[in-house]
Amino acid sequence: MRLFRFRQSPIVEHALGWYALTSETWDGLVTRDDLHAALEDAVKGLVPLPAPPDPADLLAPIGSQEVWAAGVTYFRSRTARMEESKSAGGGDFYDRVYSADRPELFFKASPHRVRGPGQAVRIRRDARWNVPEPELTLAVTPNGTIVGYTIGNDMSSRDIEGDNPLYLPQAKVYDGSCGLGPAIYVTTEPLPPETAIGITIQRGGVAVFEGATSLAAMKRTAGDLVDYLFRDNSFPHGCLLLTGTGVVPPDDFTLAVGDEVAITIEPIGTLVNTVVQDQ
Ligand code: DO4
Ligand code: MG
Repeated sequence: MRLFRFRQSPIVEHALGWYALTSETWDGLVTRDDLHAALEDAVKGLVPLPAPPDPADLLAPIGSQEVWAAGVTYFRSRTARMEESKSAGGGDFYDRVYSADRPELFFKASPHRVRGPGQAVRIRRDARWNVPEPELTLAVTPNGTIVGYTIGNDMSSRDIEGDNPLYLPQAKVYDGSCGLGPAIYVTTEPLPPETAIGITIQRGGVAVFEGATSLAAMKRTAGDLVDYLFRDNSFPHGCLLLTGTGVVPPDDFTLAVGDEVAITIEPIGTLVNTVVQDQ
């Protein structure tokens, strides 16, 4: 079952049809530990919509939640980061965090910095080397229960982070730096390890980069990441947690204005965003 945030109301796509939850708020839904059961119950009392909702009204699946991210959870990310920060002498930190018990966790975005399906994600005006990062994203309640999954694009400025790891917040957190969507796949089960995360970047209608990984390549578990994030940290509205990238384009690749980034994780769907720099 997928939960979409439309301009009019939250809408559930259920095996039986599409249902508008007009008397529910987004924050009210995603803070429920029993979200799956609550949605099953809600649709029983509703009449399905006569037609699927208009995709033009689709918003990012976020209300008042903070967005956090984990880093260096895949070997590919560790290696790419060690390369990019070599001349700054920062490479060792990435290797150490990859094997440490404590994961790298960082604040990624407040809701106003997030872009939804079909919206434009940004590259910084002062950055020269930029990439998208396709990441499975956990929807977590205030009690730390994972109630669903969405797709995150952790837009990153590799030249800024590579200059000095202490610049990480500037490389990662800026207006339009996080894409989220298209929906929250609501389930009580963890996603299977064979779940694929795929990305295609198109420029002028031509694919300039394609890559894929699977959850089996992730070094940490979703539960472990949530456990560390919730240590001495409260989330009254719940939170969204990006779980790190296992796909990094080659070092000679940088995003360009107008690129279209499509990230697919089934059964969540595909998140498509275009890239802008100056808006
Ligand atoms: O250490 C820097 C950030 C890592 C990251 O965002 C990732 O591995 O996805
Ligand atoms: Mg990342």
